[in-house]
Amino acid sequence: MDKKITASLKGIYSHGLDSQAGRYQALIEMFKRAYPGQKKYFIFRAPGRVNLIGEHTDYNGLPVMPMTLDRDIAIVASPRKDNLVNAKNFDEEYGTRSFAIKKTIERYPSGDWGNYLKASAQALVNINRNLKGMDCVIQGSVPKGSGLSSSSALVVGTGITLMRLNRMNIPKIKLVGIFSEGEKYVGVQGGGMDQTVSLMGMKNKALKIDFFPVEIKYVALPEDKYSVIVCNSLKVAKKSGKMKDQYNEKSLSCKLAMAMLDKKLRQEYGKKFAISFLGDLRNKKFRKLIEDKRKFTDKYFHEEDYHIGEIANFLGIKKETAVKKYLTLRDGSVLGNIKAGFNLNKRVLHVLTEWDRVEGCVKMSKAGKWAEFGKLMYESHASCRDNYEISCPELEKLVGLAKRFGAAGARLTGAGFGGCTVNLIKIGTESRFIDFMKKRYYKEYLKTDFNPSYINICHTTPGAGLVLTGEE
Ligand code: NG1
Repeated sequence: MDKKITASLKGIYSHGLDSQAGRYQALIEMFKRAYPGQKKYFIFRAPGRVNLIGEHTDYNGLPVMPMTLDRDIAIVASPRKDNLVNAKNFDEEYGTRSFAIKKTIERYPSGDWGNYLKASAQALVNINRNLKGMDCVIQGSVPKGSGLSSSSALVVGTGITLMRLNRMNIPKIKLVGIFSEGEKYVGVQGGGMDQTVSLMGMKNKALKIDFFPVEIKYVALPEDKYSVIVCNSLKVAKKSGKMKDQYNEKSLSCKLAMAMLDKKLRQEYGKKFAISFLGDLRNKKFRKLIEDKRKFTDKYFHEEDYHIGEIANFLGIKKETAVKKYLTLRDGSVLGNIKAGFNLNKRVLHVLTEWDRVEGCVKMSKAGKWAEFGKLMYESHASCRDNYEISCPELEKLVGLAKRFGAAGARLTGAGFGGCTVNLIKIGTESRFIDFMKKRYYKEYLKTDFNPSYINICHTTPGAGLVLTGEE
């Protein structure tokens, strides 16, 4: 194995160094075969993440607590003198994408992996009209549609590669905003958690991220007491595909709730109590008002679903205006199935109580009270299921089994509707846990053959960056 590669990877991966070195070696070889004219190459990586707690809080300006994974996107690239991006995926089923960088880059059809590359290129060309292209080979080891943020790792990975090849120097903390906004290009109204942790992650730490403005605190992990283990439900929840509406319904419901709450609070307490996102409720002046989150939500939102007409009426605007203002996405499309209504009471209750749980977990991590931390994870899961309605039978089964096994904590992680659960498992009992899940979930419940890639003990890695450079 190439000593230079192994040496560069040592500071990044704490496990499976040999197989990582093999992976990078194979990527370099593919790059050389694909672009024989390119003599010098650069290798960048961007990690996926697992969110320990704080689900669907980020786009509301409320905190999250993710950590990086050693599952990541690796890119071998060389600059081009023109504006073409040629990207070959190591995984043949994804194929090659080529496009020209210009002021407005047209999208591929919804769901195409190339849109994540275009998302970064569009975000950067908005800043640098002279952005040049690249030849690259990309390989991802984050399982897709599993709530471990393969999409943002791809956006961040492509973004930092293009940026560095173009000698653009933007501090990472600024890039967070650029790539979070940039990813909306694919038509999902997400928050900034994934891009932030992929960029700013740290080895052996979780991050508590606050938003608007982004603030990061590094939080201790229970390294010598518990392992963080993710289990893939194998239910694929691809946000760029048909889950798009379901995901967007959640974030747009919060926008509607915010608009109503803003008017209600201003009517009751005056202009000073205006809000522009739910996270504004962090301000000291709201402290008393939101002390009891359930009372607060029940005071301002009825329990039944709201229809867009009722909301427009309350806001004193036309229904069409409300649809345009609150239910239209960045790509110009309108949220599907808006007739189904919006349960604002439940959505707000989840977001506000989840915020409390994240703060609780920060305290428990500081105090080393991991059993309490785990309890909050279970509570978070219940709220995701009952109030945010993002669980599914497979995730319920996995969390139920984890509880039966005796996991300190377990919950769905990421956007929901499928994907993975995250579990806090006592050190020393990991292989028992894996065997238990293998038998009870994959064999008995899903009736499928088990593949070791379905369950992963999580190991943190540093945030996105340059891995190494090489020359013929
Ligand atoms: P994943 O799990 O990667 O689909 C999505 C959003 C996050 C956050 C979570 C829910 C994107 C890129 N990611 O994550 O910002 O809102 O859902 O907590 O939109």
